[in-house]
Amino acid sequence: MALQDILIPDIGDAENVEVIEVLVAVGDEVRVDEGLIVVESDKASMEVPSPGAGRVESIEVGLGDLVQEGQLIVRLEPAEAQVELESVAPDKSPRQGSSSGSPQGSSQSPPTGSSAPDIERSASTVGDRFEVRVPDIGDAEGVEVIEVAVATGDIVAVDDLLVVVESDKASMEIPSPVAGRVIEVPIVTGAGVSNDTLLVVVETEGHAVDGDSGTSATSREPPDDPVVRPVSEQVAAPPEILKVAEVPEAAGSEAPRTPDKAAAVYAGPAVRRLARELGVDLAHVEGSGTQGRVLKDDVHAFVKKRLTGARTDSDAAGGIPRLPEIDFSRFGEVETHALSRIRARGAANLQRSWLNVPHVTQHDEADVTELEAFRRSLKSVAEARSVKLTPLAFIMRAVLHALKEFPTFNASLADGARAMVIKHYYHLGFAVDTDEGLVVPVVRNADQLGVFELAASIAGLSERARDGKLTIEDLSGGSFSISSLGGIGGTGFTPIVNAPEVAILGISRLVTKPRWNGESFEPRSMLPLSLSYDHRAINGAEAGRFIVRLCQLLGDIRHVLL
Ligand code: CAO
Repeated sequence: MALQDILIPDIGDAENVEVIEVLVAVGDEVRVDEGLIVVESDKASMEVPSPGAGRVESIEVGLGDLVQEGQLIVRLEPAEAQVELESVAPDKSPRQGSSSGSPQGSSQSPPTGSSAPDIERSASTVGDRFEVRVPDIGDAEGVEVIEVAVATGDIVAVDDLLVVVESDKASMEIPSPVAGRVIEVPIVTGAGVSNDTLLVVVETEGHAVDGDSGTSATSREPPDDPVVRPVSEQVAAPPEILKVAEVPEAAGSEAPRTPDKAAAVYAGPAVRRLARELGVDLAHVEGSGTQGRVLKDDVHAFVKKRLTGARTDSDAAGGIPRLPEIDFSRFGEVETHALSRIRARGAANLQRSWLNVPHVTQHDEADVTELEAFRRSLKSVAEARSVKLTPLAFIMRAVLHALKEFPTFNASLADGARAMVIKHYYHLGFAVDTDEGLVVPVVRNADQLGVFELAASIAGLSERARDGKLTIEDLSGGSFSISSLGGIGGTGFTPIVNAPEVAILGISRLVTKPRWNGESFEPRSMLPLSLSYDHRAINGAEAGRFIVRLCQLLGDIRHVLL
């Protein structure tokens, strides 16, 4: 069977346009209208579709080649159903040719050029109302609204983006030809539109439509030289929708006009189609093509990375964009150190908790005047036992007592937060600041320990933490955590819940404050408490009761005996 030669079609005045993307490979089966290559001049880019169905026998151009009208692109072995065997140039307007993709369509191509669709039919004034309609998009079918960039009440300037529509071959931005206030948006994203469909009604500002043109908004005439910009990444339009799409002046050098990142991506229709099929948000895909153009390979690589768990530059947990990498040496002298393993792992854990747990922090102050007097009175006993009795051991005792009264604080969420695991063990974690970073060793069965034993455990685990001698066992199985910054200072903070635990108690430095006792002010030792909790597991009232009870226990530690 004779091969079908597919040639570069009429590309208007443009000469020596560059091949910036080859969309097919030898052996590929292509359908009628399927893109073969993308060419680009300094003004525009265009996808060259296949006029017929068949198998790609050879590709006669390569990336970066400069090509011109009539040049051979691809040799196609036509599908059996196809009867056209002669050498043809594809119609730049495949939809106009015929649904069979007849190459004869090329002779019927409308004039080409980079001019935008005529807006004469796309906008009209009705009094002060300026109706922006879908411009002449030829006989393109299935044109879909892919973005509505304005809402009723928005103030728009001339050229502000209103709507983006997209056919299966191209997409097009429709900007406002007038300045004013949006008073009606009768379409929604996903709506199918055709020629002259009303998109947006703008109430014009005074008479000035466009300072340059001087056209009145209230005249029946549309403004001079209106521009309906195709989205740069979309090329190869069917007849009047987009014969040639404008390319941004060096894509990437200028901020995209549209506020929607996906719409600003520089990618061809075939790539967009692929991204849609694979459920990929193109805004997250880094383009490796000319001027950052996103290629099919980029989409595949993105999917592969996602599947293998690798992160891209632009995504992080939950699709949250990552902060840009900055070269700080541009601003002054710097030095860079790799984070220690502990610090890096701690950072990842903290971020995971912060992103997954809806945090609330409840603050209060416990009057620990008597407790402090008691602690000081035990100093010699503690020394005799070779332990240092800091407030933390007493705080732990009070916390353990409160945990038994409030079991939901000694718990974890399970089954996608549809169940709660209440723990009948009390393994208390406490944050230790080490040179290598923060670690949280666990005092196992802490409820079975007295104050001196707790103090000894704190000292022993802290020392092992600072010597880097903690075991996995020391670090696992915690059911509640305490973060004490009391020895350092500060008046309060918002500790991050050590998930999968559901709450953490932050301790700040106690201060002597005047307190009203009903008759006079007296100096009292006040201990600031910051209770952060997972709001999915614990409601605010419970947290309030917990912290009030804790203050009560710390205010009179004898309650712990009851
Ligand atoms: N108010 C006032 N003074 C306090 C206090 C408080 N709340 N808590 C402790 N102190 C005092 C102690 O009594 C001790 O005083 P002396 O030296 O006069 O005896 C001094 O502060 C130092 O105490 P410490 O920090 O050595 O001992 P600790 O039992 O209070 O804490 C430990 C042990 C391991 C928790 C602590 O050393 C530590 O590493 N804290 C940092 C925890 C951290 O980084 N948290 C932030 C994590 S992010 O959420």
